[in-house]
Amino acid sequence: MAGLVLASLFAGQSAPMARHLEKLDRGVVAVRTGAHEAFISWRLLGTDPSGLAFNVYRGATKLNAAPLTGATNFTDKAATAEAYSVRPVLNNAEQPAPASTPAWAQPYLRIPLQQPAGGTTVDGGTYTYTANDASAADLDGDGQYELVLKWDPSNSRDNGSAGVTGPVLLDAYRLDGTRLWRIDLGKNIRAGAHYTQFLVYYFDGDGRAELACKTADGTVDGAGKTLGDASKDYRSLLTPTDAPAVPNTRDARYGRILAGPEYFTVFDGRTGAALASAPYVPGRDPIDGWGG
Ligand SMILES: [Ca+2]
Ligand SMILES: [Ca+2]
Repeated sequence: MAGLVLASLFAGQSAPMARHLEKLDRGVVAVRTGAHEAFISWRLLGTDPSGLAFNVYRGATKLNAAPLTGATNFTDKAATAEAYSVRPVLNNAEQPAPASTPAWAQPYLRIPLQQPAGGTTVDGGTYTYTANDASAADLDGDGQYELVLKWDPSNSRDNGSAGVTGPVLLDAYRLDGTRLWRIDLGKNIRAGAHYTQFLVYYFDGDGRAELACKTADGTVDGAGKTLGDASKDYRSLLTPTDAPAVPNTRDARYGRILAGPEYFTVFDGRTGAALASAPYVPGRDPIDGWGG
């Protein structure tokens, strides 16, 4: 009887909330900090057992006398061209290590980017692209971060100013510069610092991140598929489009996109393919309100 009562008590308790964790690797980074010196650092993971220590190797040479605890970095005072590895030590037993890591020659990582070609707007203005906001996440689940980068056209506009802009592009890169995909938000998403606040996050908790942002008719996803109706042009121009015309280029509406549907779209992090879209909230009206 007592056992039955206990069982029913436990059945009534809710299970502890499961945390969604990034599944990242050890993340060993080595940086040359002098002619004969290198700084090595690595991650202590939330899933590591307590009491875990580390050995640091340059090539086949172990650099620390006793397993390291209390910090996840080490300075090598006799650096050579050899690469580094960091091996966890649990209960005095050294664990396997991932591939060794060469030291960066400079105190930052160079990532080659594929700068998009510029273009010409309907009113003859030209634009080029510069790298803008970026977000880091593991897009493919291999334990290493990738970057999602927004390309900003040089004619991008703040919400408070009129004008036609070039399209906004979003690229995903591995840290070696391999491009995974490119999304073109299309003519119906205006370029500007306050239009595309993209999110890169583990939305479904499976260890691979997704991208989410505002899209519109004519957005082309990372797999080359067009969202919505590619023929639609909702820009406010001097001649009617799918939106009414405006009288001149000084009109506050000129170049803005004030008509047509907007969507909130989630993209697969590995491929850039659109997974799902829903109406974007808040809407743009009034244009001096939250959504304008
Ligand atoms: Ca990755
Ligand atoms: Ca995911």
